[in-house]
Amino acid sequence: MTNPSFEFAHAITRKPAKSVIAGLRAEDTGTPDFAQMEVDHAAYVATLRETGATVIELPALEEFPDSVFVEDDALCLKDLAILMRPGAPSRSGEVALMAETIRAQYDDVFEIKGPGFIEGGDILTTGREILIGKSARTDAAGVAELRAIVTTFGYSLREVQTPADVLHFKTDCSLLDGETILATKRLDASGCFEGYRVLHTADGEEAAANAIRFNQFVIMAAGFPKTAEMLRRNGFVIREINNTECAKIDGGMSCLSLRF
Ligand code: CIR
Repeated sequence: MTNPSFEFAHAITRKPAKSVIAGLRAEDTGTPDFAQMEVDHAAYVATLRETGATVIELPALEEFPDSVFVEDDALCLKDLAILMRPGAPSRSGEVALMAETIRAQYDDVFEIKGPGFIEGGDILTTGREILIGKSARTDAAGVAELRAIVTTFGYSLREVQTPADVLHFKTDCSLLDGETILATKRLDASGCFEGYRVLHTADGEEAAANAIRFNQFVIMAAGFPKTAEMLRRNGFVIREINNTECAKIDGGMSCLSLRF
């Protein structure tokens, strides 16, 4: 059994750097507007704080355009944290700059040393297990190294597959409560959520899947009214944050924080 997985006392975020306009992206849909991203990021941090959680806000790192997406740098569990090894070469240096903050919060900190790779965006911790999607950023050797660490602490880890052309496993899913997952139909069709209650994003609103359950709120990107309404109908309390600028560089709600 893992921790409740949506009750958090802390989060870590990092302010966007001006260099974020050069962030990695699968396709060019325009340059992010930095000023708008700063406004959105502040709203995101304020929403985390509104739940009563403490948010450690780290300074911007100009040399790492994607460093606002702190989720990819570490896996934070209840009793241990693991520093990741990003599969994107331009992001590998981010981890060393996150390590000190993680070590200040945890007694037990491990590192993925390689040769494999893992990014936190491929990991979904549910109430009963750790699901990890192999992707262009996360490979079998990385998964094996993580498995060896977490099983020592009593966690069970299940390897699944991030769909082709999807950046991370959690691009297409999020945890809503210990047993309920929000997922795109395309990801759910892979069968990886068998045994869970799965709620689907509305057709055409697949980008709403990258949400987070953070204490009393489901924090989701604004602009997906059918999915938001469906979640409200199912009893969830929704907070919507503008995500137009992070979306241009394939980022969403989960990517912007580490939660523990
Ligand atoms: C990247 O390609 O690495 C960034 N532009 C987006 C990372 C998004 N992170 C996440 O989904 N956890």
